Amino acid sequence: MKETKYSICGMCAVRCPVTVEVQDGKPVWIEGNSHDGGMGRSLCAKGGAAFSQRTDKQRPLGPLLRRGKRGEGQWREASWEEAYDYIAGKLQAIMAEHGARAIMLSDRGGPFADLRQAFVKALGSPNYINHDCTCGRNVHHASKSVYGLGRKDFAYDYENSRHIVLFGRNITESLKVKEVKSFLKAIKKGARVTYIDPRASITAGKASRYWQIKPGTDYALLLGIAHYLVNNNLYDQDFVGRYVNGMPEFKTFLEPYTLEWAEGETGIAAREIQAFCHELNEDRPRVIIHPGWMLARYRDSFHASRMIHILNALMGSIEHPGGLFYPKGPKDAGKKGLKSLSALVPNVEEERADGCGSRYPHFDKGAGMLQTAYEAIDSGVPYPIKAYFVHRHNPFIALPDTDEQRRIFDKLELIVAVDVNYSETAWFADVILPENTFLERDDILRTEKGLKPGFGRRQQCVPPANNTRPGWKIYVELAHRLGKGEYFPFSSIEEIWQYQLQDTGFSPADFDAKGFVKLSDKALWHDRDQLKFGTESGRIEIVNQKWAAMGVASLPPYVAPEQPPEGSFRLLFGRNGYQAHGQHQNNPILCELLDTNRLWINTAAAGKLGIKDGDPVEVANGDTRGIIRARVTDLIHPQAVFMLHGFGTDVPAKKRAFGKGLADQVFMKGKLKEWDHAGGGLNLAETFVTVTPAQAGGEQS
Ligand SMILES: Nc1nc2c(c(=O)[nH]1)N[C@H]1C(S)=C(S)[C@@H](COP(=O)(O)OP(=O)(O)OC[C@H]3O[C@@H](n4cnc5c(=O)[nH]c(N)nc54)[C@H](O)[C@@H]3O)O[C@H]1N2
Ligand SMILES: Nc1nc2c(c(=O)[nH]1)N[C@H]1C(S)=C(S)[C@@H](COP(=O)(O)OP(=O)(O)OC[C@H]3O[C@@H](n4cnc5c(=O)[nH]c(N)nc54)[C@H](O)[C@@H]3O)O[C@H]1N2
Ligand code: SF4
Ligand SMILES: [Mo]
Repeated sequence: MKETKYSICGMCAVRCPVTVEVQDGKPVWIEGNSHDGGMGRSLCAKGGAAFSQRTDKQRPLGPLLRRGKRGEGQWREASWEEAYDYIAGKLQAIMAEHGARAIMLSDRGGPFADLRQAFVKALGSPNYINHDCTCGRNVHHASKSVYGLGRKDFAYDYENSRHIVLFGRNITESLKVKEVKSFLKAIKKGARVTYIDPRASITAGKASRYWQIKPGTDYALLLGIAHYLVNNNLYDQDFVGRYVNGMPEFKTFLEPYTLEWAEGETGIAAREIQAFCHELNEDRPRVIIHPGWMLARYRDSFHASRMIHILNALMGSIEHPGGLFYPKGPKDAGKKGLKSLSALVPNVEEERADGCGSRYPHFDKGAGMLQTAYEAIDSGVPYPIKAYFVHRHNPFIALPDTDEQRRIFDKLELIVAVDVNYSETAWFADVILPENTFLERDDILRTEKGLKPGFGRRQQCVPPANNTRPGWKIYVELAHRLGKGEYFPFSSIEEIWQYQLQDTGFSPADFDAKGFVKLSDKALWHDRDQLKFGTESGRIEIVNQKWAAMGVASLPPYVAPEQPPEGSFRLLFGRNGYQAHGQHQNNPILCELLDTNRLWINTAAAGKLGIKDGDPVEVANGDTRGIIRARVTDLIHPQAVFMLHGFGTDVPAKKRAFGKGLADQVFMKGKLKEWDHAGGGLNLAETFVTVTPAQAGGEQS
């Protein structure tokens, strides 16, 4: 029998809508869900490799309990009941000694996190954290300080844009399927694209203008741009007059930052920046200036990101076609939203271990901050953390300095990893609870914000091929086991869906036809004369008092980035279209497409070191060293080297990937302690390495 199922891809955190054809219980075809116009039938390479994830046996295929020492990789297969008993026993002992607040869970955030947040809350702990300290925290808090709205409170209308400006936003490789399609449509319609990156990624090839900026100097470029726009009145004075506070201070602050000055700092010619500014003025308000994510990883990221947010305001592009828009939710469509599972659980008033909302009152409690939670594990201050659940999150790769993390994790009494792979973190855990692959499981319903808001459903397309369970079930069962069943009165996903949909007028069957339901047929735009911002003043704040109270000046003078010492390079990193952060390094199909990384190094810099394209080179930071092959190219700035993130696994069970390529995060020594106190993000891109020719034969393939 052939069936068509609509679901949500889980091969990366973008979570695109998909159509899956199933023949006699086997998946036979997967493509984009064309009921969603923006998606069409398109899928990326990772989504296309989903079936091979399901059949891959080099993964945890049933619950595992650790036998040997942590990280030794000796496992004992266990039944689900046994694994739950083990976890419940440990948690009860930890709670008796340290209280429920000693339990922490981190995950990849996103639309299905409500259930896990409810679980942590039900146990009585405030310590739910997501991945964002190494992703977009600085950009997020910068946005909050300018607009009072977070980074996800704005979306981008690429398709109708006239000028798309990307600060290290490698939109065609570090991709979201709908976004890249919309971007390509804009190019077809003649939009200009300015791409700024010390490395010419594939996106540079799509751009009408590419600037190979000196790494870490984006704030200088932005100050130069702002100076020129403001002094020459090349901005939307009407919008700014109506909504923006702080223009007089801004103008005074910008005085020294001329285009000639910016050229000296960034290496980008003043006349080119000038031409760009005039184009922006012609193209506004159909202008998008995207802060990307890489500007979240420098010492001054918070301020560089702030400046981008301010420039968008100067362009008047907020809530305008071809610019930025507020993603609308059910309320905007005059409808009721999904009921929250966390709402069933009483609030936990306890202070968070990571200090968000208390020691760091300017940081959101929702996502928290992993690096300061680590401090609590390490020091027991403000109180000890003893049990850690990592769900769909791999901190040993996602956070820097894996050796230091191992030292800190060893102070935990219980580490539980819920994953589909042997993640590097899972390998160090006490218990691995394998989740079904996304094709094999249902999840809670999600809200889909946008111009036409709606709800979406991930549903099980095929039966589990192994002894794995869906996440929702794992947490509901564990909660019952721990005496917290009253907060999870559900015995099936249908019951959860019914509960979520209670007030909406929809039933689960309404999702059968397309996989989602819409709450509005027409695109919803707010009245541009009545825009609201979440700041104290209700306006866009160039100068923000909440951050000032934390000693963070809104307009700090520019400080040039540290220069790499002679023989050293700034280590840059990023992604490509075949991999997501290393979670597919061992995927049978994807590792055939790309199973190792290379070190991009500038031709002149390589020449001085006697390094030729393809040569093995040694990369080092202190005692940490590794060998990788060089990719000698003019496409990278001479001060930097670049490697793809997510390679160089040390987990031997991942046989296809083991020993291939080099991991970037291991070189980020001490970086758990180096983070931006204005924005909360880790300074991953402030890492320097030396590069020297290596002996042939010593390299990893
Ligand atoms: N050095 C360095 N550090 C970085 C980055 C970098 O480029 N370089 N990038 C940063 C960024 S932007 C981010 S977002 C973070 C990402 O960091 P993470 O969120 O940790 O990375 P992911 O690879 O998305 O996923 C983590 C885990 O989810 C598992 N997983 C995949 N599918 C499923 C599933 O269906 N169920 C379950 N339970 N688990 C699943 C994967 O096997 C993987 O172990 O890393 C950050 N850290
Ligand atoms: N295929 C695929 N797609 C993904 C992901 C994935 O893992 N795989 N991950 C998703 C996630 S979690 C995220 S956060 C996004 C990330 O999306 P992006 O941030 O767009 O992507 P990255 O590849 O991390 O980095 C982009 C670029 O920043 C550049 N860069 C480094 N330093 C500087 C600098 O000083 N200035 C400027 N202007 N640029 C600099 C790097 O050279 C790199 O080319 O991608 C998402 N999409
Ligand atoms: S971007 Fe690719 S892997 Fe990620 S959810 Fe979409 S189709 Fe799946
Ligand atoms: Mo990310």
